[in-house]
Amino acid sequence: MKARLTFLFLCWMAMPLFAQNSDTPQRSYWDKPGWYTFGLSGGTNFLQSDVRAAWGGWGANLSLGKNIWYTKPLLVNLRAKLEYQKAVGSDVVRDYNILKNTTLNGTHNLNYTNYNSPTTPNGFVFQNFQNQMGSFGLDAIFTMNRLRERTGWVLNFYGGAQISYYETYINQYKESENADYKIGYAAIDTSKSKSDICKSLSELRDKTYETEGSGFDNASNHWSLMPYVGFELGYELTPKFTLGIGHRVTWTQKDNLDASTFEKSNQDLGHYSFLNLEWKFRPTPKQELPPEIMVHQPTMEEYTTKEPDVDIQATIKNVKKAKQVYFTQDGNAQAFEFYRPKFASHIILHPGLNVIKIGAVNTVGSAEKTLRITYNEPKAEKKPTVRFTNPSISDKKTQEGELVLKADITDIYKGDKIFYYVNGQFKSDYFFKKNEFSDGVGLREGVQFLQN
Ligand SMILES: [Ca+2]
Ligand SMILES: [Ca+2]
Repeated sequence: MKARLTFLFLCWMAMPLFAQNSDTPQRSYWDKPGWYTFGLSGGTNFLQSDVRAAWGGWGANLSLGKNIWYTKPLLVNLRAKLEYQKAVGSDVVRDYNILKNTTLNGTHNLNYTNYNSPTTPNGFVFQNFQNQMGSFGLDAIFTMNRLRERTGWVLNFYGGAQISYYETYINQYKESENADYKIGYAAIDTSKSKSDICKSLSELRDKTYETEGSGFDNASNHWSLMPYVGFELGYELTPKFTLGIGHRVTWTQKDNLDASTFEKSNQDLGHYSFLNLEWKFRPTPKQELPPEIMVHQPTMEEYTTKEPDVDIQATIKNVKKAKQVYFTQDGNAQAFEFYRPKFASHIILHPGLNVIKIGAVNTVGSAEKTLRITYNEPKAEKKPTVRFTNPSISDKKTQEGELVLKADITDIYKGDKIFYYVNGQFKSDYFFKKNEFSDGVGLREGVQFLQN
């Protein structure tokens, strides 16, 4: 094991020899704050607890991080992780303190308190366990940035906390023989070396951890919030890929991870030594598009109207705020409403050509629509006038039996009507052309003339 670790360490120390030059132009891209990281780590995991740790524990995690602070001397990243860990332990000394251990004292299936042997009056076990744990954790990571920028070596110190769910099983029963290990345990010579005892225990036991640890039937004994600290030393093999190693110590806040809570009152400490692979990435920013303006009303860009005002409605895409929109009539800014993406306004037209512009600007471009609306003001209609020209006075007396009645009528337009009565009788067979009205009237009494 030691040789393997030494080999790994040497390989890792030699990494800069194979790495590309870290002064590539690419690097400056990653020297801007705000990058994200994706990490994979895996390694060996064990508990420092009441039961001697054994080989075979391991852990792995996936992480997502983000750079939140960037200064020349120091970087700060946050990292969230999902982690699985397994730890195993196997003690080489007898544990007589099992009378309260409900897993081993006969409360359930196993009873190691009675060996029927004068040499072991109180009963004992060689403790072992397998702990499995799933965690979600958050880390704050402090990186020595000057070192990183100058040499490519990445030294991180970090701390955090994880919420963990775990369970622990012990192997004190050989299912294939329906037997516990009492006879075998009594035969182990504890004066021998630790490695000999380990060998004897491993030959004696099967590989299955079949019995749930004491107290784990209580759901609350499966959970803990665990703080931890750690360090990582890595090398930036490329500007966006770092390979490193690290170690982390976790204060589990619980004593039952090793299924042994009666030896000492201390909490079980977790240790995780790992290889870490980390990639930097930046989400591709959504490409911003230049503004787009579609005018829905009026439906023509250029027209002539007799209406003195106009409602304008448009859709403006790719702008976020009203500040990015302008609206003018003959160069003068006009009020409008903009609730993304809807634009609306109302304009009072002046007689003649009105040049109306709707424009929008964003960081990548601009757009403008021009409306040319000519307002023809209808002439104000005057009240018609009637002036008799023959007779020129309204109360004329004459001896003649016939009169050619003439009048000058102004401001009569197409569609208007002339009301003409003679002695109360409506008459329509008059002559009218270009303001001149005339009719021959046979006289008897007076004449009335009305128009409208
Ligand atoms: Ca077993
Ligand atoms: Ca413990």
